[in-house]
Amino acid sequence: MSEAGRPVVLIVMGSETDAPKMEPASEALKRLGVPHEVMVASAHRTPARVAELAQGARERGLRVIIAGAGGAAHLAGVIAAHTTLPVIGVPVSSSPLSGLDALLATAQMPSGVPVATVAIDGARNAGLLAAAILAVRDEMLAERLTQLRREMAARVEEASGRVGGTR
Ligand code: RP5
Repeated sequence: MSEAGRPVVLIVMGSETDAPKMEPASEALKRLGVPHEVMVASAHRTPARVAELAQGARERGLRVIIAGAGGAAHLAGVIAAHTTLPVIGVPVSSSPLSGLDALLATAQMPSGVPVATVAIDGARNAGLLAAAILAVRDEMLAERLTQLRREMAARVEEASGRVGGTR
């Protein structure tokens, strides 16, 4: 459980080796003050654990699940099959196919069981999207997201000041 309070987002990854690629999701949520929980569970190596996790998530107070995996990345889809909470999939570039396999496996869900798939290694956006979903009913969080956008825009302006100009 997060030090900030009861977790509302679960970040789950298929292997410990995914951790460096999934860390930006946690960083984004930390930055926005969203309490979250991080764990490893595998759709193939610990299928019963994944089902149990997904089935109990809503009751535990979780509101969004972020699932990252590489290769034959079925984690997000299997979780989505076991819960009606919003599931965000992160295809991880851990295989010889550089994540293209994970992207297709995560995104190409059958009609009726959606997974919102971000880019290959797009864990930061997954964190931001989870926050945006929560911000639908949280004005303070929405304001923090707006502030983040302002800062991003300011950095672009600064970059233009450094690189751009009349020549
Ligand atoms: C996937 O296989 C994991 O999500 C990871 O990206 C990949 C390799 O896992 P390890 O063999 O490194 O544990 O299930």
